[in-house]
Parts: sequence; C-alpha cells; structure tokens
Amino acid sequence: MASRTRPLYLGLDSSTQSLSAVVVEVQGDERRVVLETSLGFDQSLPHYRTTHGVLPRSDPAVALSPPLMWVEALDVMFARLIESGLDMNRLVAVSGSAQQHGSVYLNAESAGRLNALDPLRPLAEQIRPALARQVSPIWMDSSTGAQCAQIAAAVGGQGALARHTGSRAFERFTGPQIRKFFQDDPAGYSATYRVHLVSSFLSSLLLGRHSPVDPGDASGMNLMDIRSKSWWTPALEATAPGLLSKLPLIAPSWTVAGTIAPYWRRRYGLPEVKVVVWSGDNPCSLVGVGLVREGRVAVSLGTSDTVFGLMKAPAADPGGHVFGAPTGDYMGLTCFSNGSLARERIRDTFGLTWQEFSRALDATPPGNRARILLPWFEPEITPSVTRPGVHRYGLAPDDAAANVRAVVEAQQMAMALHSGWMSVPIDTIHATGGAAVNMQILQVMADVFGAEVRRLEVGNSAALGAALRAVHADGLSEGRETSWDDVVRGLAEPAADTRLKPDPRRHAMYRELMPAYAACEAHALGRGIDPSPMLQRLRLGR
Ligand code: XUL
Repeated sequence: MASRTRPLYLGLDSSTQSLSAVVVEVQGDERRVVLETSLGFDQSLPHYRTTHGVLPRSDPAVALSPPLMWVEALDVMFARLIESGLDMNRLVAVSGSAQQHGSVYLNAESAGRLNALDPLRPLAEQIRPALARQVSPIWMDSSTGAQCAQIAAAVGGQGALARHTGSRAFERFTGPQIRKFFQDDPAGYSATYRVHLVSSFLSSLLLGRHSPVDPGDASGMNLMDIRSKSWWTPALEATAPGLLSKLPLIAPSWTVAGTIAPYWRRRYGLPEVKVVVWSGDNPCSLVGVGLVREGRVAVSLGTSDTVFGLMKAPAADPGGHVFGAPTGDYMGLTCFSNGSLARERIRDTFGLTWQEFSRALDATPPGNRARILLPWFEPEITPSVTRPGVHRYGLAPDDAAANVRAVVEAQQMAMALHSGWMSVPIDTIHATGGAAVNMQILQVMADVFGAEVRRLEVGNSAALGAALRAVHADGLSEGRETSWDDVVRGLAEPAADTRLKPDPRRHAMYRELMPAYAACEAHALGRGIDPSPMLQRLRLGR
C-alpha cells in the first residue's frame, strides 16, 4: 500500500491530440496540483504518422486513430512521472479521462495478454497481437449516416432512441460505428471478443484485465439505457448480433476496479495504487470545472468546443446529448466539432501568431459589421453538416482581422443558439480548454451569452476531474465521508482575477445579430432564404 502521508492522486486524460497528467496532493483539508504535464501525439510519437492525433484521411467523413499510439503514450507518460522527482510512493489512486465515443476492438487473446504483461518489454508491442482491428474510429468520424438511420428505424425512431439512450443516433457514437464495422468486416467483428471505449481500454491496461466502463462514457454509445444505466437490449439488437457478450460491464463512476497491474509496479516502481474506473473527457471536465450542482454551464474550448452542465434528471427531448455524470446525476452536452481546428485554420490561413489573432479581435468591431462566417472546415456535429464547407456572408475572404472575429463570433453564437434545450439559466459560464487562456475570446463569449465568464486556474479540466474522481472514490472506498463539494473546493474553482462581465450594449447587439446568424446557418444548409438583405439592413442600422 502507498504511504498515507500527503497522498497523491493521478488523473490522466487521453484526448484527440495529446495525453495529459495532473497530480493532486492532499494534506488534511487542502488539495493542490503538484504536477501538470502533457505530451502531444504528433510530436512525441511521430512514427504513428498522425496529424492532430488522426491518421491521414482521404475521405473527410472518416476519422481513425491508431490505438497503439495511446498505449505507447501511457508508457511514455509513466516514465515522465517517475522522472519528475515526485515521490510516487505516495501515489494512492489513479483515474482517467478519454476522448468519448472512440472504440477499440480486442480479440480473444486479449484477456490472457493483459494478465501477463511483461514489465521488461514495452506495452505497445505486447498489446499489438490482442487487437482485432488495427485502427479505432474516433469522435470526429461522420461516416455512419446509413447505420444511424438503420438503428433508429429498428428501435422505433430517433425520438425513441433519444428518450432511452439520451441521444438520437449520432454518426460518431459507438453503436453506429460498431454496426459499420460488423457490416464492412464481419470476420473482424466476429473475431472481436471485447469492444472497449478509449476510456475502458486504457483503464484495462492499468488493471491488467478487462475494465468496466462508467455510465458517463457508456452513454455516448447509443447503447445504454440512460435511466437504469444498463445496456438497452433493443439498441444492442439493432446494432450487431451477439453484441452484449462483447461489451464491458457498466460500473458506477466511483468504482475502484482493482489495483494497478504488476507491469506498472515493476517497470516504474509504483506502489499498490487503486485504479478507479475511467470516464469520458466531458464527464470528467464536469467535475474538473466544479459543476457538481445544477444551475451553471461550462464551455470547453478544445479540439471540439462543448457546452455542458449538470442535470438532476434527463431531459425528455434532448437537443444534444444526455450523458451520465460522474456524480451519479446527469449532464447535458452540446458538441461542436469545428472548435480549435477551425480557429487554427483561420490563424494559419493568414499566417498569424495567437497574439496577432487576439490583436485582430481587439482591432475589429463587435458584431463585425454583420459579416458572418460559417467555419465548417470539418464535418460539423451541431448543426449537422456532413459535407464540410466554409460559407461567408458579406465577408471578404482576404480580410484577416474580419475573418478572425468572424470565426470567434460564429462559434459563440452557435453555442448560445444550440444549447437552449438544456434549459439551464446561463448567468455564469465556467470556461476551460486550451483556448480559454485567450481573454479576447472569453470577452466575446461573455457578450454573446450575456453571462459572466470565469476562467479556471487549471487548464486541463478533464485530467483534473479525473484526479478529483480518484480522490472521491478513494475516500468512499475507505469509508470516509466524501462530498463532491468538498472534493472540488479550492481546486476546480475559477481563478479570482479572471471574471469577465458582459457589456450590456454589446449583448443587446448580439441578440439582434443572432437571428441573422441562424438565418445564415439555415441558408447554408438549404433550409432557408438568402439572408443577405437581412444582414444589409443590420449593417445600415448601425
Ligand atoms: C463529445 C465529443 C467530443 C469528444 C472530444 O460528445 O464528441 O467532445 O469527447 O474528446
């Protein structure tokens, strides 16, 4: 057992582009972050040949990543933690977070291989023979439209699927992806002994046996009954034959699934650390931004941008997704795939640094003189855009500053417009994710939403949330009184100096602009009239 003086808790986050770690030290009632580190897949593991963590794509609808890259990253990260100088003998528990929806397909050898990992050999080469599929479809994949329609039809329609599983059929969700694999490669599917999510796959590596999945991540599959938190038979039957026996068990998010495997203890000299079941990055972020009560939302500006908040009961008619929350409640979430990738595309097109990007925001008028950009560089999730394309209304393609403002305003207006279904009064937003360091972007957020924006101290809220989930689960397993409010206090809280207030005049202006933005979306999707006269009127009116 690890030493109980000033215990350490590790949270890992395997995202689209990187693996991050946050270590939290607990002393009495005090908790503090003692280490935060991150390794980018493209840079640190170039032999997997990914761009932004994704394999080269010929079809923009297909997005695949190599699962062995995530495995190797885990080895590299533990080596780095050992070298960090932290006394890892104090490590008590580890939990993790991973990009949601992505799936890993393991064959019948996997249980034996996980159980007999040799500490003298790198992990990736030992896992390679256990893969029933060399690649993993990830959340950016939008190639399963046909399977979504088939699954929805088989269970009584999109409404029925949404009511039972928390979401209508979405292309990136694991169920439609499993169905596509079964249809395209029946032999590969039948050789699959276990379909893991990225989260339960990585937790299996730590445990040295197949891990359960938590309801937070399982609800991103279109396969789980959101209320009973068990697999929903009609969805399983609509997806692929014999699926139940290939899925992990579902266990509450605070489950201590076991002790870290001998591989990690011998290779890195770790003590008998508890492994707490992993979850998805958004459920972990919910804890990492301190939203353990109803009534506020968080906006995460990462590879994808997401708006989410805790719910006591699942919405009857989700306009986005209802997931399980790690607290045992629910969370509402709306996801936008053209997040940081779209901001980067605009920045790179005009050869700007991030500083120049911010200066361009400062130099342009809020509302951008009603010049609008729809930044669908990649297929978009919200609203559903399967064929990517960038649309400009009254916006010159070569005006760098105006395009910078246009991408940021479009993203914020889209988030405000499409998150109304969550019915949460938005007077305060907790902002997180890489781009949340940019105060100019946060000011646009405050003005568009008409809400105070608070930035969080720890950048990686998903890894922090995972570490705090480890603190919480360890407390429970030791029989200690452990409230979520206590667990997040002082850590998952906004930095005192980063509260941005909305400007009432600018907010009023965005309220006028928003219907015009919505009209641009409708027009670009072939569902509405040309919004140019409306935009022209707004321009003249100002
Ligand atoms: C959520 C989603 C993304 C990924 C990113 O539904 O698809 O936010 O979780 O890692």
